Amino acid sequence: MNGYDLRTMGSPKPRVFSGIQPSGGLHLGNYLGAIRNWVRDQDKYDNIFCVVDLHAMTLPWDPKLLRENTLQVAAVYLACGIRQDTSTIFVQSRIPAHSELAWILTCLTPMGWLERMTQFKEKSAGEQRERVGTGLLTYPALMAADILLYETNFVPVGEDQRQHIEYTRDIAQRVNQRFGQVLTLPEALIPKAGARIMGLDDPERKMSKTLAQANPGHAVFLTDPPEVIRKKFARAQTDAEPAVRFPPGPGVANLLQIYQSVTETTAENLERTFAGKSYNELKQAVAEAVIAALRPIQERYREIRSDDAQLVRDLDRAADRLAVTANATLARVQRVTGLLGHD
Ligand code: AQP
Repeated sequence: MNGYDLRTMGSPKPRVFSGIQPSGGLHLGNYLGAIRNWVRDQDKYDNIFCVVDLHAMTLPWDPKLLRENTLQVAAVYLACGIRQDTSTIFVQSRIPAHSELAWILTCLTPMGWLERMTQFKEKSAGEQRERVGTGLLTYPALMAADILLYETNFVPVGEDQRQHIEYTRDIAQRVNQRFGQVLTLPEALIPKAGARIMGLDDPERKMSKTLAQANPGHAVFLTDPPEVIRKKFARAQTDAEPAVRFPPGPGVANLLQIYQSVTETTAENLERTFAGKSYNELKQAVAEAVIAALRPIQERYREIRSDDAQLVRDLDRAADRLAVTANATLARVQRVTGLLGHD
C-alpha cells in the first residue's frame, strides 16, 4: 500500500464510465438498453461516455465506415440527450494511455481468464477461431484499461458485460496486490429489468450492429427514416398464431417489448391494447411509436452532423481534458511496475 488518494478526482459525485463501439450504425437496442439509461441517470453521476473505436477493430472493419460510425456514435450520444455539463464525451483512440495501460494489463492476465470469456467463445466459435484477430481475445484488457484510467466507480452495462467488469475488478486487484494500491475497483451498474431488444428477423438473437450489417432488416437504426422503419417492422418475424395472444411467442414478445419500452406503458395496458389484435395492427403501432420517439433525436442528430468540424473540435477538447487524469493513472502504474521515466 502506498497511500494514493483513490477518491474520484475531487468530484463530489461518483464517476461513471461507459462506451459503445462504432462497429456499425447504432440501433434501438443500443438506445433502449444503454443510452437512454445514461441520459436518465446523468445528473446523479460525473459521467464519461466514450466512443470505443479501438474495440471496433476486434472484428474486420472498413476504415471509411469506422470514421463515419465514430462521428455517428458521438453525435447520437448528444442527440439522445447526453449533456456536456454533466458528461464528457470523447473518442478512445485520442488518448494513447488506453492502449498503453491495456498492454500492461494484458501481460498480467493469465490466458485462461480471457479464453473463458463468453463473448470471445461466441464470436470465435468453430472455424472462426483460425480467422479472428488476437484483439478479440485480449479486448477485455483494453476495456479494463478504459475503465480503470478514470478511477471509475460505476460502469452501467447490460447483463452480457458482467463478466468483463468482474475481470476488470480481478485484474485491478491483481495490480494493487502485487505493486501497491494504484487502481480504483469499479462496480457494474446493471439495470434490474433492462430492455433486451432482439433482432426483428430473428427474435432468438440480440439486436446487434454486426448482424445488421449482413441483414439490414435485423435492426432499426436510430437514423432510419420513417418509411424505412415502417418497412422493417412490417417484415418483422411474428408467431404462428393468427392474432396477438398473451403470453406471446418470442417475435411478438419482442415487438411488445419495444412498444412498451418506447411508450413507457404498463404491462396491463399493453395487454389491454393488443390482445386479439392482428399482427399488422401491432406492427403499425410499434412502428409509429418508434418513429415518434426517434423524431426529436433525429432532428438534433441532423443539426449536430451539419457541423462535423465543431463536433470533432468538441471531442478533441474533451480528450485533452481527460488525458490529464488518464495519464496520471497510467504514470502511477508505469512507476510501480518498474518502467523508467514516470516519477
Ligand atoms: N439488443 C440490445 N438490447 C439491449 N441493449 C443492447 N446493447 C447492445 N445491444 C443491445 C447495449 O448497448 C451497449 C453497446 O455496447 P457495444 O457497442 O460496446 O457492444 P454490444 O453490446 O456488442 O452491441 P452491439 O450492437 O451488439 O454491437 P456489436 O454487434 O458490434 O457487438 C451496451 O451497453 C449493450 O448492453
